[in-house]
Amino acid sequence: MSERFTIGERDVLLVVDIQNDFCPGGGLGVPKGDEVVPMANRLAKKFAHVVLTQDWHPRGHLSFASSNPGTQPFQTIEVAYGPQVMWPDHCIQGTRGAEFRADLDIPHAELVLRKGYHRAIDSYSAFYENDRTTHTGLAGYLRERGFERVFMAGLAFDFCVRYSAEDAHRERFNVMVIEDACRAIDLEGSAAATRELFKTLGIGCVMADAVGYRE
Ligand code: VGL
Ligand code: ZN
Repeated sequence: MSERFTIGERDVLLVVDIQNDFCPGGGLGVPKGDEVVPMANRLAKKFAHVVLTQDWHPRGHLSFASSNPGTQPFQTIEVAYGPQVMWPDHCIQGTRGAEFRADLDIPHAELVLRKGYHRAIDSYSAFYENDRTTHTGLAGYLRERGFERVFMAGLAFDFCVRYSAEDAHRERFNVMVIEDACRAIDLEGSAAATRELFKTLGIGCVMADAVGYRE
């Protein structure tokens, strides 16, 4: 039988970007993105501690194709800090698209971490922005709270979940991505590349039914 995980006081569930714009019909709809909502709701009940992340861009954000004349959505360009994918407009501060899904039901979440609010820096990761040096403060928060293991669910598997998992690992947390509670954008094989990367780094990829098991 595969490994099972009993959830305790040193575990936190990071629920990544379950917002209207990342669900079908949204500005940057992830295929089947809405399917993670009931999964996240169910998982969250097994955790005493939950943190939500919220992609939260100002109008005219650098990551929008609409802010970079001559670019098309999903094309990669070079910006000051390196390559950056051009996205359709999404998760603009204060809009309906930026709100959490109305059916996301995690009232006991202890922190909502917003990211991507610097106009000239994107932030896939909940820990570091895409320049790889600007911190969001989340690592310090989780350490001060005494968390050691970070489980992750949400959108998108191959962008915000991937970079958050990598950075949590780099910050020496024990990381477990709950793969069936995530959905991918899958640009040019990015979902398969993410699975490979997790394997290489030793980041756990687990299924939701293995989480919260008690003897
Ligand atoms: C995301 C692209 C742009 C994500 C956010 O949540 O995975 N992807 N902004
Ligand atoms: Zn974004």
